[in-house]
Amino acid sequence: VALTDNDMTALTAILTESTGEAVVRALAANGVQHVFGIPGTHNLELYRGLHGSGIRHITPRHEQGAGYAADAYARSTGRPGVVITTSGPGLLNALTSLATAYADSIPVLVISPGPAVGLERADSGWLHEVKDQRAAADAVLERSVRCHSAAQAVHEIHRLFAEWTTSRPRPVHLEIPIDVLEAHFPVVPAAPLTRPGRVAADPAAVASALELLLAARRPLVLAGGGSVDAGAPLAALAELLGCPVVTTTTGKGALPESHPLSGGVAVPYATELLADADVLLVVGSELAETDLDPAVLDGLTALIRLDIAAPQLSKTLAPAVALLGHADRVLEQLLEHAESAGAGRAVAEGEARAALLRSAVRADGAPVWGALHDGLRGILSDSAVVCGDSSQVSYRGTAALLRQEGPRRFLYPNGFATLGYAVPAAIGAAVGSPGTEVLALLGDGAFMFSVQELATAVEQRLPFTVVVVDNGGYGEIRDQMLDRGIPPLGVDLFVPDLAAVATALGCAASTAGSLEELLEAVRDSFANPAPGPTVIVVQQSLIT
Ligand SMILES: Cc1ncc(C[n+]2csc(CCOP(=O)(O)OP(=O)(O)O)c2C)c(N)n1
Ligand SMILES: [Mg+2]
Repeated sequence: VALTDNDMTALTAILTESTGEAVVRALAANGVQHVFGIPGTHNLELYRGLHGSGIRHITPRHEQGAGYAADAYARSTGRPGVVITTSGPGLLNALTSLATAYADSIPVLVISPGPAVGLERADSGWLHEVKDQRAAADAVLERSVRCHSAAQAVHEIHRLFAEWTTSRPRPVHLEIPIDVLEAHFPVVPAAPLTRPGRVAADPAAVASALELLLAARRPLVLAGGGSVDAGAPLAALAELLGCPVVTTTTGKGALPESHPLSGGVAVPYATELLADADVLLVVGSELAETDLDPAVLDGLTALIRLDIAAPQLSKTLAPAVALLGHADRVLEQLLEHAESAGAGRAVAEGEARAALLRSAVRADGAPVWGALHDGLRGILSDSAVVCGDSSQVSYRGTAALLRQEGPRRFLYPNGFATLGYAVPAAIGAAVGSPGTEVLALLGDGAFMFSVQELATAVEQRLPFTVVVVDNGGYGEIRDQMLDRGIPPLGVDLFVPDLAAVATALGCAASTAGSLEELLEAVRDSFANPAPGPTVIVVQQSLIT
């Protein structure tokens, strides 16, 4: 049979696919169900692949929103977030949000086109040209990899999803040259890589750690972001050792905060009581500035660290015993070892220490935010997700004062402390966990950084609630200026009618005149959800 040119074209289309289509198939093969992205001239082949792929695409109104949504999607669900941008401005717009994911070890993949082969650092004036966007991304993320073929791009995706299961998960950028993204290659069926099981620590180190913990007079566990999937063995070990557990902000809820051994998020408030511990077990924390006051370490006779990443084990402070492995697996090892040795101690003293910690946090912290959070606690379901921002209500309030019964429920930019996180984060959380109550609780300054994303949420019919605490601008920074004798400058802001802004963007919106009215409006928003977000604005002076 002689094939015509038309036949050949048709056959080629069936047997080959663009790199963009191959990339989307690789995402789907790794279980990706949602991507947050903005299309542009250079990334169209990815959108050809998305069409009919079964992956839901959400278009935010700025790439920074895409990154925050993907970050929050990953924090709340445990599944990696995926972002698609175009080259140049699209990618650069996303970098701040990706740096947020980097700081808190959140798995996010960002895919963008890059300069065509031969145009690297060409300064030729091609559309969206950046001097070196890959280097810019590489400077902010775990790595940025330029992919030279469909096969390489697909392999990089498979490799990354496998790697994230056994390493400190951090964001990665794949740059695909525009010509490579558009080129057609023969379709190669590709399956995800085999994933290794949970990594256990060296048994000798486990034995040493247990010996220290059993000999301790006042042991303490500090559970960080690396502990969020280790709740069951964490609780069992704490109960066996009669040992209070405090968490960092990213580890919040790793032990339910109503557990009698929970000291909650005690940093930075209960330093003196924490310093009373003699042996400290740190689970999955880099011990950054926001995780632990170094003064806490002064009274220690021994520090034990458990982490999935070897460099983390000695970061900031080297331990007496280092446990390298998955938090849940290694805590199980400690537990098995203790049980087989018949070890155990009374819990009463540990519970008393935890109760002291909880009351120290309320007393040393910011009691002004107590009533709001106690009220919210009575309204929100145990599984509710609360998104915070770099606003006082979040880091002085929600982090320590909202009692939560599990992890992955307070989404907050802990390390990077960026403004504009909470609203797009609510989008990511609502997309990732339909049916779950989602509340964004933030200041007026933070709200104005990402207010346009409310349009995204309306479009996607995401019924979350937003509470904006208005204090006329950048309250924290105003206070810091006053503390230093600097006349406030650039902090007292014109605040538009925020409820009207939200209404114009398609939301249900209201202004509350008291704490009671605010709580009633929040209760009503969850009882009778609107088809999109409900925004409630309140003056800070009325609720604190
Ligand atoms: C992207 C970014 N820019 C600037 C800052 C510095 N900053 C920290 S808190 C803050 C004020 C935030 O205002 P708001 O959200 O209203 O909270 P408030 O301090 O009033 O409680 C500013 C400007 C930041 N954290 N992130
Ligand atoms: Mg403010």
